[in-house]
Formats: sequence, structure tokens, C-alpha cells
Amino acid sequence: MGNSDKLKSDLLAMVEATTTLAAVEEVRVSALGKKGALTDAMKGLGKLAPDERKAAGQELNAVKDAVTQAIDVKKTSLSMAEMSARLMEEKIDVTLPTRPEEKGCIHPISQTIDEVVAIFGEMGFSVAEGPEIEDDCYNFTALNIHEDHPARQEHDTFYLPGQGEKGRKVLRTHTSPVQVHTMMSEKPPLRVIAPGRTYRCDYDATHSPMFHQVEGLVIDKSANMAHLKGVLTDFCRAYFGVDDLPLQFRPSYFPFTEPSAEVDIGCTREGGEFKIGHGDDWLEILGCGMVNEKVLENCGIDPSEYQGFAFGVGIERIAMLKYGIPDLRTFYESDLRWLRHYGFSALNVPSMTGGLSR
Ligand code: 2U9
Repeated sequence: MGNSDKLKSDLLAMVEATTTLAAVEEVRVSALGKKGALTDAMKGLGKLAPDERKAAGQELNAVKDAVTQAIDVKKTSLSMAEMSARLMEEKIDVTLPTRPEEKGCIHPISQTIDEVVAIFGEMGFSVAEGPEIEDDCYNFTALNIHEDHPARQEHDTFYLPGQGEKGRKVLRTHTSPVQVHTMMSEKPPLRVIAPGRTYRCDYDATHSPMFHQVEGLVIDKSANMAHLKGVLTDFCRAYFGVDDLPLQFRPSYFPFTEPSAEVDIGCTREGGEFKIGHGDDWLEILGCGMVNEKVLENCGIDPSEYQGFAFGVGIERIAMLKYGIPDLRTFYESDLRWLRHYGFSALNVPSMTGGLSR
């Protein structure tokens, strides 16, 4: 057996004998490292005559390829074995009962959505749902937000990789595409609310990249701004539990509604205390408007026959206001002490007759 054959069989045997990734790495260093056996042998080539050097060099390169490949194969099989061993070790039986000492409770976001659903349910709205990964056209174009519309930047969109400009997928920046799907698939009159997760690339004390909204849509032959004001006034009064809560509608702009308004509720900020209800101050709470005729057309509804109104409200915002939660980020920290403090009993389901929150 020639020198290079012996070196090859020795090194391959060493690789074969390893049983851990760390041992494979040791063999790699001892063969191919700066002071490795193969590296040494290659350094020795300089001392050979030119014709011998060429043949010996080719042989050593072949040894190097064979050893490198054997190391790669061994690393892959050991990694897979280590991963399956770890998965077996970390296996949990999800059918086991919960520990009796861990009393579960309802997260304030779920509670707030349930309360909003109960209030609008009483007014005859049904709940609509849709995908969180949306086509660009349902999230923007159908809603009159065109390619160069500043709202596209304002929405700080998460685009999914792999698609061209046209037909690309996005994480929905609002729940409005749910209403687009509803308008395209169902015949009016429509009365729906769409609660759910939404995503914008924004993170600070008052913004989270994932947050929740409830939007509402009414399409009817005579739906008008007075109906919109009535529905939102009843909603705010029921949600905050203040029968005579004052509301003001301020003109605003959204590409999907025309005219548009922002809604403020009355509050006081006297002596460092904040209170919702009568007072000399206002607090912005939601946005709304009459559905833009272009949006009706885009969704296959004839604007000469039907009109509609829509609104949107941030769930975290109204939960923080009602339940005195000071920091947005705590909603997502999964801190059990926080949840025990701010959470709700699973047995008291919000309803207009049974009370919204206890
Ligand atoms: C369709 C047509 C119109 C939904 C609307 C708003 C106004 C609004 C914000 C409130 C707080 C989002 O979470 S937030 O930042 N929303 O101000 N949303 S009108 O209008 C629609 C929706 C769907 C088809």
C-alpha cells in the first residue's frame, strides 16, 4: 500500500469511528487543519522531484476530497441522530390534563374581542374572518390604495418574499380585506364585523408589529352617515359602560371611505386622573366613513343601487383604556402574573344581558 493509500484508509477509519459531532471536528482538525496529517503530507510535496510531485499531488488531492466528503456525510448523519434524540427527549404528551394549580384565564385581547362581538351581535352584525396572509390587491388595490398611494408607506407593510411586484403576498395591514372578500362573495344587504390580527412593521412603546383590530361594514340601499353615527354611539356607550358618553365626529381622510371621520369620546384628565365620560377633553377612539364608491365598484357592488358605511377600531387601545393597562408591550409577554392580574374568568362569557366584563 502506497503512503497516500495508507493515509486515506487511516483517516477514513478515524472518521468512521466517531460518534459525536465534536469528535468529527477533532478528526477534521487532525487531518485538514494547519498542522493536520494531510496538510503535512502536502507540505512535503515541495521536496519531491517535479515529475513525482505532480502524481503525488494528484493522489493527495484525491485523499483530501475523499476525507472531506466522509466528514460531511458523518456530520449530516450525526446531526440528524442528535436532533431525533433531542426531539424524543423533549417530547411532551399534549393529552395530559392541565396542572390543577395553574388556573387558566382569558387574555384581555380575547375578552375585548368577545365584548365587541357581543355588542355588535346584538345590533345584528355577524362575524367574518379571512386569511392573515393576503394578496396585495385585497389589502390595498381593491380598497382604493394604489401602488403610489402614501398609505402604502404609512402602513409599513411586511411583504412576503418570492413574488414580483404584481400579485405579491402581504401580511394584512388591516382587517379590511375580510370585508372585500365578503362583498365579492355575498349579496347585499351586509352587516359584518371582522376582528383579528393585523401586521405593520413598527415597534415602540405604542406600536407592536402584530396588533388586533375590529372593523365593521354595513351595505344597504339606504345606509347613511346618521346610521353610522347611531351605531358607533351605541357601541362606545355599551363598551365603556357610560350611558350618556359624549362623542364627536371630526372630518378626516381614508382612501377607502368618503366622507371619512375620526371619533373622539369625552374624558377628563384632572388632577392626574384620567376618566372616560363627561369632561372638557376628548380622546380619539376610532375611524369611520361612508364606503368610497370606487371600493364598492372594485368589489362588484353597484354604487347607484347600494351604499355603505365602515369603521375600524384598535383592540389593544380600547382594552388599555377600559382596563387601565398602561403598557402595550405587556399584552404579548406571556407573563402569567400579568395575566392573573388583568385576565378574566373563562366562565363569564360577555353578553349584553349577562354583562360584558366581570
Ligand atoms: C372596506 C371599506 C372600508 C374601515 C375603516 C378606519 C376607518 C380606521 C383605524 C382605527 C384604528 C385602524 O387600528 S387602527 O389604527 N381604522 O380608522 N377603518 S374606516 O373601512 C373599510 C374597510 C373595508 C371594504
